[in-house]
Amino acid sequence: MKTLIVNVSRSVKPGASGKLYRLWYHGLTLPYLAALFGRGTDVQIVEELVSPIPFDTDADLVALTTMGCGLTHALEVADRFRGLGKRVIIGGPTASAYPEVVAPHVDSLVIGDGDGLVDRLLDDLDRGALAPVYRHLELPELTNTPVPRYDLIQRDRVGLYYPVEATRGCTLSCRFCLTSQLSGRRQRQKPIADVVRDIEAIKALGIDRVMFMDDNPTADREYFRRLVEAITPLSVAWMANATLAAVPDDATADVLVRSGCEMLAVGFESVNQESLDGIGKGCFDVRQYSAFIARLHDRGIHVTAMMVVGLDHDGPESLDRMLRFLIENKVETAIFHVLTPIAGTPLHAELEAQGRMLDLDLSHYSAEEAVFRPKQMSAEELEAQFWRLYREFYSVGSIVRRQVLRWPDRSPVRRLGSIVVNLYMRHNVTRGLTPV
Ligand code: B12
Repeated sequence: MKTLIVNVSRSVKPGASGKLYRLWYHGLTLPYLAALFGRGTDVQIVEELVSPIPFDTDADLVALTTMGCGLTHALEVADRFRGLGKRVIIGGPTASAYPEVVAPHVDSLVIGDGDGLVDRLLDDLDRGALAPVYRHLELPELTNTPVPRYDLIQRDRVGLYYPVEATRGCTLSCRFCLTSQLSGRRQRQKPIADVVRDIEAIKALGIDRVMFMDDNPTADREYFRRLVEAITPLSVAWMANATLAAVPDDATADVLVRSGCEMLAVGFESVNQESLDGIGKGCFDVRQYSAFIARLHDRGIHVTAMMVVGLDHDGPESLDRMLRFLIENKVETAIFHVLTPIAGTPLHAELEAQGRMLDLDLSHYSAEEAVFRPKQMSAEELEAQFWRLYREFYSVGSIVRRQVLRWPDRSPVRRLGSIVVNLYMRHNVTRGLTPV
């Protein structure tokens, strides 16, 4: 029995390749699923962003995963494999959000975490009794997770960082995010010894940089503190998502930098407090953003700002302020997302009730296209603002101001790396591609 597991990439824009030579951030999904399926079968993993899908595979079972706007293309891939007589199953957060769209294209849909369900599915497959849907009645605890199959990652096509995971779920309830809906606003945590085990497996491959895939690993400060303490002796450089709550004071920032923290990706979303309040993230205060960034920068920790464009209280003027804020605070990198209403989120329900949904074609749910009617501008203007933010943030002047005019730097090598990343992002943005 052999399983082919494919991470299907987004559908391809006309004129854009949709393919990457190198994937800077390899997700954990494929190596983790390989470990879950590998308990019962031979496995092969394929990351479509960097490799073609082998439709001539001799695998008996094809397991698909995808995210966001990739769903439409994933269903085309599913149809094609089924036409070739394969059993096709699908899972992941996006497929889980659209069960009725997915069902006609696959033999089975796995809703939510694969842990536990993959074993059940493989048993049913053996008995010739595959169920159309697998789901947990209660979310599984993360006490018995396998070591991800890091050895299967196509190393020559991946950036410096390998993926790890300590927690799943998030205790916040941002109205646009599906995670809190799927995870019930509860954070599940791996035993810290298992996180150390996984990092050691990565180190055994000669890699000493890791990136936490967790949505909000800092939600439980005590757990996060113990995690950071445990990874300090491993001598790895690491990056993670974080909120403002992650680094409440200088002492915490000192601990982070000693443990190898190189970058935090922070969900600032907006620099307008009304917008934060409106999306259910009002527990954070935008007046604290600058001090927070300075605390990290003082210790050489880089900041990636995750921003949302198109919130009800953000018009062109506050987007200007956003841009100025990011440049003045010398943020290393910024990722902008057009607000995207995913089914199952409070945002989606609200926009639907207000008659503001414009586009139901899921292949447009890329966080680059406006699929709803914004409040402060037209959908076209919103997309234009989104690209303007990208172009101006990654303009030569902005890169010089943020990255060069800060010499001397605590870690010049890392600064140089960041300048290269900025130039790479600029290269993509000027070709009309989002940088990641
Ligand atoms: C890494 C990542 C990326 C990387 C992907 C790199 C890569 N290709 O390897 C990059 C930066 C490119 C990326 C891009 C995008 N991403 Co992304 N990404 C993530 C992130 C942070 C981690 C994924 C991961 O490794 N998770 C850990 C693994 C173990 O969990 P998992 O994938 O959920 O898998 C578990 C279950 O879902 C299930 N499962 C999953 N697939 C399958 C399949 C089968 C067959 C089975 C049985 C089970 C199963 O079992 C697994 C183990 O329990 C997640 C957030 C998160 N924490 O998951 C967002 C996330 C998946 N991304 C998301 C989105 C929206 C996108 C984008 C559209 C835009 C954006 N916002 O960035 C693009 C689209 C890209 C595309 N379609 O090509 C959303 C999806 C929401 C939704 N419901 O649609 C998420 C959840 C973030 C969020 N909270 O909004 N992303």
